[in-house]
Amino acid sequence: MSDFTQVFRDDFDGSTLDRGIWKAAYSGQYGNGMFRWDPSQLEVADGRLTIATELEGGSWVSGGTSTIPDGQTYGSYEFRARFDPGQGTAGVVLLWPSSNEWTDEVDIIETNRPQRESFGFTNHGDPNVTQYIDVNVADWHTYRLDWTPGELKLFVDGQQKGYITTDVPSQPMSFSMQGQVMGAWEHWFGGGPDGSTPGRVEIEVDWVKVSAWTPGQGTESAPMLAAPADAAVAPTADGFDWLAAAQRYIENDGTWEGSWRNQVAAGQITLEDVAARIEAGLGEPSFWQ
Ligand SMILES: [Ca+2]
Repeated sequence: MSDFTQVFRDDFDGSTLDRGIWKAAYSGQYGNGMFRWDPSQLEVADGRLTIATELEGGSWVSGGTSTIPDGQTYGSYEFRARFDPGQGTAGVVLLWPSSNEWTDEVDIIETNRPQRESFGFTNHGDPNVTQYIDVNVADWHTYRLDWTPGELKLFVDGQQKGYITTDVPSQPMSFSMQGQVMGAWEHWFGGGPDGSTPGRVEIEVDWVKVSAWTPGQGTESAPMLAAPADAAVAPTADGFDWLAAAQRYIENDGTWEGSWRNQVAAGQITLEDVAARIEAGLGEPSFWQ
């Protein structure tokens, strides 16, 4: 018996976005001034939702949608998706407060590498905690976040890849998916678009399934997939490989002054120090300045 019970599943089999589920379709200028959101960038066809980020008349326009104001406290969020590469563009799949007031945020996927060879899994708590996951999100994968009291567990193709226990949200959250365009100063995304950036970058979503947390009352088996035979050893909640997580962190970290990557390179701290800090839930306070 699973601790989760399905609330909805959207296979995107129609020709328009199901606004009974996706109550919000973003519009308007984004805060960094690099692009605007427009509902026209959300396209449903061929069994998929496409969120397109495009250069139109010299300006970037992207799309985003959310179940806001609908949401729940705790639950499981599963989806099959892929993200086109594109310097300075990003795709984000996240939990956002149903109140639409920014007091918590869980970034299930934040594609902060232009070639998509890894992604960030972040809880914007006190402090922020980011774990980098070595999965190429340009390929199709099935992702799942299990959110229960005090725990965020991230699975890719049925294998646990992320685990955060620091300042986990406990208020109703909505499920959101969005494209973004970054500014040159947003170093944690590798900066903004350049001459290599395609004029159209897509996020493709095959399906989304959201379940409620119903401990002891679940009616369906856990949505686990068999792990590929050649897959890396899956870290478990009790045996999470913090040293490997630290290695991924410094490989993906920015080169800005004071970053853990620079401190390790300068011999000021060790990889073990980074692992201990990540395990203790310590983030880099200036990372999200
Ligand atoms: Ca589909």
